[in-house]
Amino acid sequence: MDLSPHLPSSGRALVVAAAVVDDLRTPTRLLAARRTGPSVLAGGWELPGGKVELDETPLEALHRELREELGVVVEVGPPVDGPLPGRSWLLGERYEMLVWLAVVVEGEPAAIEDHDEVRWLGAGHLFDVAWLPADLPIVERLEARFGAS
Ligand code: 9L3
Ligand code: MG
Repeated sequence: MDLSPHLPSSGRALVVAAAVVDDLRTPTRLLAARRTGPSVLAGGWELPGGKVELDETPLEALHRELREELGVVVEVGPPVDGPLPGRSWLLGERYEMLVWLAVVVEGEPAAIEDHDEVRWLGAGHLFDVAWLPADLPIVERLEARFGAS
């Protein structure tokens, strides 16, 4: 696994997020979190995560964000590759985002910081929430990994 700092060539800042699932191999549930801010994004559902700080690797940032936002410790699985160089996903003009599958190994996901609700979505219900426009294509990509349930 690549632990080196990721340097986007695009000038966009790097964000990381997790597709938290119940099982890495055969997921049947995906965790969605509803943002409380900023106002343009509030109420939108996302894969939890956030900006990579200067002094940390993307995976360090991912673990920190999930601990801060949801109060959980996770095991990180394979990446969910995006279309950009470096396999990231475009988030508007200012950011690009790396995404990994992850499972909770300690704690129960809760809306501790930056969200007001978290929800487990079953395989047939992945699009029951209003995903942020930037996250929607990622969930569409994830759908193929889900079995029927
Ligand atoms: N963002 C979009 N989808 C996501 C995440 C974790 C973040 N799944 C966007 C929202 C903000 C920016 O990336 O514009 C930085 O995220 P944060 O640090 O505010 O969570
Ligand atoms: Mg965040």
